[in-house]
Amino acid sequence: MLLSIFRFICEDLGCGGNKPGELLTLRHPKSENGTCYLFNNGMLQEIQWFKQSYGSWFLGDYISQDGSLYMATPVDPVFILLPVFDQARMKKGDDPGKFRQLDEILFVEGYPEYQHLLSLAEKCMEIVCQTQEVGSMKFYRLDNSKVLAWLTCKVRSLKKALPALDKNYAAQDEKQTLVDAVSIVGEYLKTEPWLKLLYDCLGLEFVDPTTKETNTETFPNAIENKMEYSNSLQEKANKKTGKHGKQTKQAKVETGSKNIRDMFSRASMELESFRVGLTPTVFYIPGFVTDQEQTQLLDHIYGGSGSKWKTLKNRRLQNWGGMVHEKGLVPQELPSWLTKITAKIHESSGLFPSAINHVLINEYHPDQGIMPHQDGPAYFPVVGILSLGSPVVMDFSPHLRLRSSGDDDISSDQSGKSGVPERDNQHSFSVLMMPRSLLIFKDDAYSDYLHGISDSPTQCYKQVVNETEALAYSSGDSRKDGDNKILHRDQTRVSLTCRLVPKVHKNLFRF
Ligand SMILES: O=C(O)CCC(=O)C(=O)O
Repeated sequence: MLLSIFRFICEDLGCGGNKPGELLTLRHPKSENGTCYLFNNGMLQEIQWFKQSYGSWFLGDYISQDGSLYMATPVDPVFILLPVFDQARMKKGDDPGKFRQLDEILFVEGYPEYQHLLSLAEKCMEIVCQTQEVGSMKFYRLDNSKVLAWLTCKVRSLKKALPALDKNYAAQDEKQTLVDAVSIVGEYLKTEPWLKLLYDCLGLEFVDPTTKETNTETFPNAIENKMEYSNSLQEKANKKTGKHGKQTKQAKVETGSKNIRDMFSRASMELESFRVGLTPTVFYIPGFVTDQEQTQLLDHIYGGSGSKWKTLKNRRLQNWGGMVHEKGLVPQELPSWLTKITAKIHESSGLFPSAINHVLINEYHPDQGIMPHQDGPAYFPVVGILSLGSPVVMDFSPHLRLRSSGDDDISSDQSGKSGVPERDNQHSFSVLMMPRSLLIFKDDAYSDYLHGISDSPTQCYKQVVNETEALAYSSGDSRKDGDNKILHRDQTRVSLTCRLVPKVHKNLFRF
């Protein structure tokens, strides 16, 4: 059962190949406890177990009451192999220890499955080892200075990434972020010698990790401990953060950053901390998709036959999910590349009562935009807009009254957007939408404001409500004239407007 779930997950993530992968029991690099890892296509992955209070699995015609989910995420194998290489060199005092061959090093009593990692170790361990070749034989010995250089590099890249992942990190000073980065990396290191050496090397005061919670959230053993391992990252995170309240900086320090995945899942659940501006129902999430995901999405969008595009007066449009009518949706199944992203928006926002079933893809050249409009009543009042390609500024302006209240079914596109409104510019606001970001707006921002994008190839982002959040994530972007806060739209922008039409009509004639 466990393997079939993994097979399902891995294939779904497109990393399956022909083999489902192997479950290996190896020693956790910090606790030294036997821990289960997934070895798949030459990649070592950690396994996490997620469980929400209510949930079951439908497996064919069988229902498993336990709706938990095992998730495998890549881990740098150097962390996992470090203690084994450390032990194998048999270092004593100042003596640097012995050079050994890989199969010898990976012979770990009680853990025969290290032998599966021979070629992986050959590929990755030179970064932290000295090597010697004698004829066709190669010998390895861990080198402290190389290990520290590698660890420092890990810490520095994590320190750079943290402020963009979480506002609390962005708000704190650099030193504290460095300490947090070390503590996250420290989840994979034994205190002696590595963690202490790392603190020393970074000029930080060592904090005894035994006074903090330890990380027990990796899956301890392949099959035997499956049922006993009761932990839910989501439930835990909700309890820790009080779910609806903003997580304070102090609270973050106390709870500790459990590990990298925990931090990501917390970031995604805490929509509150992505709120921007004064209207309480607008959220901006930078870097919602990775560069690679952006490329994959664009490949799908442009890879089709082309017939999906509908050319409008000032932009092109693809409609996915079916036709939206006043009375609901005449559905068409979303392709899997879209359900992957809509499921991510649905799950991480927690704002949609059921799966997103409709996506409009808009393509804008630099001199194209979309007139101020309000999305119609056919939709559930939450919108998630994923931006790809060029950055753009979206303007929101409150309307006092709308002359009509049609929906924004694409067949009536510009004209179908609710008519020309009276404006109240006093409370207008704008949001800078950088590539790969997700903008969510709902309730008041959905029903009391018009949103639109000007058709100018240069836009001013002086007044945007999310300048810090947007720019923190893309400081090297050459398309911005930073002094004057002018954005040069020199590329095409593609957006995915993801929504839910609650009323779905399987049969048009039943309307
Ligand atoms: O492209 C965007 O960011 C906005 C699209 C939009 O407002 C719509 O499709 O209704």
